[in-house]
Amino acid sequence: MSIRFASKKEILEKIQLSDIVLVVLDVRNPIGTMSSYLLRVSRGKRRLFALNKADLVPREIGLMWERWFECKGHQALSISANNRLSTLKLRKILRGWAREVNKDKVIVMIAGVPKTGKSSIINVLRGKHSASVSAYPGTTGYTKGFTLFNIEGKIYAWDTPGVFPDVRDPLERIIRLKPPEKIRDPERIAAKILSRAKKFVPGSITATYGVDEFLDEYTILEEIARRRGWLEKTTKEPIIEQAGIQVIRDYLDGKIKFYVKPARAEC
Ligand SMILES: Nc1nc2c(ncn2[C@@H]2O[C@H](COP(=O)(O)OP(=O)(O)O)[C@@H](O)[C@H]2O)c(=O)[nH]1
Ligand SMILES: [Mg+2]
Repeated sequence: MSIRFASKKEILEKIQLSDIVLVVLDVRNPIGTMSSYLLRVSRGKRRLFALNKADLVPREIGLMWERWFECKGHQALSISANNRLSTLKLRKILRGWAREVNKDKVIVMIAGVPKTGKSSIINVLRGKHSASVSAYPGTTGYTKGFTLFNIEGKIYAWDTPGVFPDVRDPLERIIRLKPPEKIRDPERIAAKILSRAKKFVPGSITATYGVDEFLDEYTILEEIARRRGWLEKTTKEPIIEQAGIQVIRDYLDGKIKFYVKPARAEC
């Protein structure tokens, strides 16, 4: 199965036809989940950066990122589609902008890289489950095509497949491209996730897996495999590939506490 991503041409066409662009980022790593192309082609539009999954980071991190974006001259709002954090605020911003647009139909383009929560945001705005959502890239329910949904009144929104492969952070690009079990050398990718989490949020790996996080990443993967009984039948060696796939899933699911802090914003 090959996963459908939105091509640059499709994104450009849809943005040109839209009145508002909602760029959805993962608040745990907003710059890493940014598409440079999307940033460029949406310039000049009424544009809001939705820093989604705010339930997975401390409140001050969401606020720090909002401020960081504002210092750069952008409007940003940290929200959680799952926990309905600031989603009413989001609705109000969209309503305000829609009023300014002198048209019968106001189109909002919901864009961003895979698995940032675009479809989930549409469902919250509609107040019912309409756009399909999936936990991992390419798994049942992922967004395959462009669909225009009515949000309320004259406001409509395009749900889009993720913009790809233009993801800034190489690690985010790998894990948002394929289902975890299809990723090559998952243990190598997982080792990078573990190492980042250890660096940015000390204690998070110990909290998630109950292992000593001062061990090196591959030993941690062995330990995770051993604890779950993932052992080679004959040799009884821990299957680190399987542990690697699990770590990638846990990262996408937000089970590993991880977030990047913005550089201090001065403005
Ligand atoms: N923790 C958390 N998970 C979310 C949030 N929004 C979406 N997700 C999850 O992220 C995954 C991808 O969501 P989806 O809406 O399909 O993302 P899309 O690929 O950008 O359309 C799903 O497992 C969602 O449940 C959120 O605010 N918080
Ligand atoms: Mg989707």
